[in-house]
Amino acid sequence: MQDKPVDKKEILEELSKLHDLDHRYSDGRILGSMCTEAHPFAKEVYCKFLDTNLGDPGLFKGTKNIENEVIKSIGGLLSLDDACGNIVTGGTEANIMAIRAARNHARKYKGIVDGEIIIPESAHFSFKKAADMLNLKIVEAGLDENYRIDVDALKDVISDKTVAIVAIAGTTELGLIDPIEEVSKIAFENNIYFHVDAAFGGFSIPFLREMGYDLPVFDFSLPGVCSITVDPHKMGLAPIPAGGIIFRKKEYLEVMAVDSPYLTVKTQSTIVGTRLGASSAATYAIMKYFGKEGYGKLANEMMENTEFLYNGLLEMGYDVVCKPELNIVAFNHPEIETNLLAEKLEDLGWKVSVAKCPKSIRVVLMNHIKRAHLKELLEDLKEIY
Ligand code: EBR
Repeated sequence: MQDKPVDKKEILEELSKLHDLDHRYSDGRILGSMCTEAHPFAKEVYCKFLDTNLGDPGLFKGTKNIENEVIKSIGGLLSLDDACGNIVTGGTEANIMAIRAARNHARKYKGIVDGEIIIPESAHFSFKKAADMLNLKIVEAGLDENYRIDVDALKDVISDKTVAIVAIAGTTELGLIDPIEEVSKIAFENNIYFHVDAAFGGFSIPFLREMGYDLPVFDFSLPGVCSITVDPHKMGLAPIPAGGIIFRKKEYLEVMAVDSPYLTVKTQSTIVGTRLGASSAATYAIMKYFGKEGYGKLANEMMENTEFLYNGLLEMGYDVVCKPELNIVAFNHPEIETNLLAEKLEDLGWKVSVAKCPKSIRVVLMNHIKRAHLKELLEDLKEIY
């Protein structure tokens, strides 16, 4: 740090230069992100609440009410009245909270001390962090030929150490929805905590279903589901950081509570102490502003773009990994190796992402990718072909 204060203008110029090195969503070239530019209204509200701290909710009662309302509102979308939970920093923290709740619950009520969690092979790597931090062993359940959790493989790996089963509504690589109803049944019958990671799909599946899309049930209407991750900062157009963790029962928050002596509340269940109220306020604002109708329109638009890209690729002769269920398309060239194809696209200015299972180029059709960008992408792919 320098000794003397620096003029604001100089600082801003310096920051601008660095900011210019960043890719911008508005260029429509970022193809692999599940985040996107937040809605301007959500950003406006976010700035107004920057100083609020939900780590000490007694000091920010109004903002705490906002968080409660957002959680109830998301819970409502997921068929749960009086939901509890928190707006957290993202899907990672939400998943860690869910697994912590499951572990503590199993420790308290079943005496399991060296627990295991069962996750599908397609699970996000946040569960590896959760297992590492919480001293749990990861047991992977294989996928079926359609890249969804293989229910028989899942049954085979359940043991008396299993503290949680995880399934996904909107996988990171392919956007697929696991057979959640079947998994819920298995978890319920075996009295095992069941967490659904809908970080990506949670802000689109409910709206698409209401619009008549044939998508499976994944929410609290299934009796085995104990918690769901839903991220406002992905498909919800809220500013980063905004993840959501919704629990079926207060009990799951209570088993994680630690005493918080010097605060305005006696206990705290979240992982983070000092935490933003701005994320809750911005999420509240954007959910009101869009309503189900607005989100439905948005999700439908992204599905139409998905269809457009999918058909365009098939027409040209590219191999598409699977028929998209949500707004992700993964594909390969019939002859060019995936990394080489990725390099060619990068050379043409596209920011691409390579999926691991199966190895392919994945495009997440977020709000910043418009039809015009897709036409350019298809032109470039035609050229490459
Ligand atoms: C990928 C997010 C991503 C975002 C990738 C930006 C590239 C980007 N996924 O440039 C699931 C199903 C996910 C996921 C993140 C997380 C973690 C949990 N579950 O902590 O908010 O796809 O990153 O969410 P996070």
